[in-house]
Amino acid sequence: MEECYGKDEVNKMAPNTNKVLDAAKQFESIEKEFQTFQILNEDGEVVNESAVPDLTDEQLQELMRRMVFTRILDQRSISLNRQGRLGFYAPTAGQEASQIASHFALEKEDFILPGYRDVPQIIWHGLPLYKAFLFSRGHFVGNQIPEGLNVVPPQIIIGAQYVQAAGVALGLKKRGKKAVAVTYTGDGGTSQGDFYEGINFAGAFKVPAIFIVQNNRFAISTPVEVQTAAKTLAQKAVAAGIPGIQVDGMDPLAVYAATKEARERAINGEGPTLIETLCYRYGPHTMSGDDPTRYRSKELDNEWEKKDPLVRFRKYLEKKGLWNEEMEQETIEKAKEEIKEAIKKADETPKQKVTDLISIMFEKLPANLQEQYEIYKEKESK
Ligand SMILES: Cc1ncc(C[n+]2csc(CCOP(=O)(O)OP(=O)(O)O)c2C)c(N)n1
Ligand SMILES: [Mg+2]
Repeated sequence: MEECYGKDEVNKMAPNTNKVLDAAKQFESIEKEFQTFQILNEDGEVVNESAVPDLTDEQLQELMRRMVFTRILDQRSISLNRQGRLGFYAPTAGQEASQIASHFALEKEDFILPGYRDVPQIIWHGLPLYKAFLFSRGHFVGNQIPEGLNVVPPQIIIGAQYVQAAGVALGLKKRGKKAVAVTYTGDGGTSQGDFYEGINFAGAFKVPAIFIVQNNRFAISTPVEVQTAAKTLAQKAVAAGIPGIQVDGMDPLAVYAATKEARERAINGEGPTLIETLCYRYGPHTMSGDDPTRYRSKELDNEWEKKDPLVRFRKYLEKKGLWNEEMEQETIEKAKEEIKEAIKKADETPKQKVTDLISIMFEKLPANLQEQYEIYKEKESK
């Protein structure tokens, strides 16, 4: 080589001296932009004064009431499931700040496209509780959304709701509505093609959408570190040309503030936002039989339980003189009463018949279904 080239030319050809891509620098600059946003620390102390959202005392109390209700609903749903009185159920404890505080930043006219774990948000948007129980039982009445309520039934196909949300948001934009489409998925959901298609479409058409990723660290038993090489899930927004933020998903104020701002951007015509909320599900993936002790350590459970959103928000409110034991008990009793009434109403709903399932599918039945309809009608009359 030295015979043909001068020393400088040799250096230019040497490996690693003239790289076109500095991977380490690229990652460093991206990761620097995706630091976890927090307002309340684990002890309920404000660590980010300038970001504290403008909520009245009544609103703060209402947010706490909703989170307590949702925790009780989760506990009751788990025991009802164990008694055989509910069917499919995906526990929510540990995710109340991610779910309830994000929903708290929305308005009635906003559209919610939930995943299977996001039943609390649609209940707080107006879905009658007995319908949520019927959804769990696989009863079609649970999926019949009351007229005027802007929600769709919870999605079971991972990520599919992201594409639908982009479409709903485009519809809102075309109709000139001052409303947003909000959708939820999990950490695992961000590995699906639908996730990328949804955020990409939303970015390209600059639609009023909010994409929330509840990163509870696991997709059933698969840890997030195994799921993706990306350091944060929020940074996946960059590839779609939309902004993303990683939020402490156990901090109700941080989740609320991030969602509120995303909503404002959306209705001001500034397009979609991706919000990653770092959270944890205390229970199993669903009540269908996974055993979290097989894939999570007790230490990890303890570490996350210390971050509990209800504990930290209670401390914050108590210091402000806005919450006490009596209010907590009152909320718990009221929740139990409402749940009891709703399960009674679900029990009183007539059992679904095959003819119901056939007749709700079409306005005018095709000949083959009409035939089956007649057969079942005959059977059911006996
Ligand atoms: C397209 C598709 N693939 C696989 C499944 C099976 N499945 C159900 S839940 C789940 C894990 C999802 O994890 P994540 O997105 O993190 O949500 P989480 O359950 O933790 O809330 C999988 C793989 C499915 N429902 N849909
Ligand atoms: Mg998950």
